[in-house]
Amino acid sequence: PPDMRALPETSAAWDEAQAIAQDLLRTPARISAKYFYDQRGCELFEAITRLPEYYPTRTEKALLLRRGAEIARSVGNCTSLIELGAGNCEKVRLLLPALQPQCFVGVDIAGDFVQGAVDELARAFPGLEVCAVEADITAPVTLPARIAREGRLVFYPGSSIGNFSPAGAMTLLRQMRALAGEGGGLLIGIDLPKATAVLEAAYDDAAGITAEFNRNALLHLNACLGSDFEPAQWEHVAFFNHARSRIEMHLQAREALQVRWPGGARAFAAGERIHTENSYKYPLPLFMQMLTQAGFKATRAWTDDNDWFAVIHAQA
Ligand code: AVJ
Repeated sequence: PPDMRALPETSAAWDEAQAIAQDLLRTPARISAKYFYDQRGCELFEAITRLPEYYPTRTEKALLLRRGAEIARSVGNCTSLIELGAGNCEKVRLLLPALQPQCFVGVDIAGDFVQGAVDELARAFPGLEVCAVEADITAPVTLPARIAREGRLVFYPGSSIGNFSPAGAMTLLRQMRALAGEGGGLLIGIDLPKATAVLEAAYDDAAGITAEFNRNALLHLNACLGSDFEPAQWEHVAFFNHARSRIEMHLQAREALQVRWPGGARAFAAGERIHTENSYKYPLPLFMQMLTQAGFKATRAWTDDNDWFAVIHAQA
């Protein structure tokens, strides 16, 4: 019999559980990539960013440092810097000296994690106003009223835009343009297509941290849905899908098994997969077109010497 204590307690949590169950009952089953980021998942992602195979974070950080002055000149007046998916707020530290905003707003789905990070940021940058906003950035984000409308720069680093479908990415870019407002801008990081071996190693590291990150989503689902996933029964699978120019991550059942939750269940055959993440790699010219399509005006891009990663400034 289902464990009644595992039932969601609020109506929002109930809606969320319904959405998770619906995704698990599809063929193939899927989990929204946002379920990677519970407390443990945020810590594991931080560990991923320090892996030798995971080039995006260190490549982007080097770009921000090296091009900081040029980026600041391109941006011009910046009153508030608004980071979406701010996480540990590590990257913004590289931009603050050049951009000198009055205020930093960290928006993240992991509210406690980002609150801790902005508090630390305030200690490191005396005089900077900071604010944490817990929000799912796939819905239009509402900022506290005290954040000025003028001089906003929306910062979306890390190639996180790659987690959305191309259509979803377009919707998000339009929302970011609205959030930046007239006269504002967007500074966005995107991972570029490159040799398959480089891409695949970055999402299937030798130390198995990405595998643990992938399986941790199951524990997060257990907490949200009351399901009984056993992570050890699932194998991490990651590969580059050339036709769609994306890394795909899946969890593959090692044996035939059943997953139960209050009000539902699903059987998985041995070898059956749950699709947990896409990470699109857009060629730079294509992404520039998407920005224009989303209504952004002048754009400027900086890349590293290998052309592995790009940071783009677009005027709203
Ligand atoms: C945070 C979405 C940018 O796609 O590279 C890292 C997440 N997944 N390793 C990415 C991730 C597996 C990451 N983003």
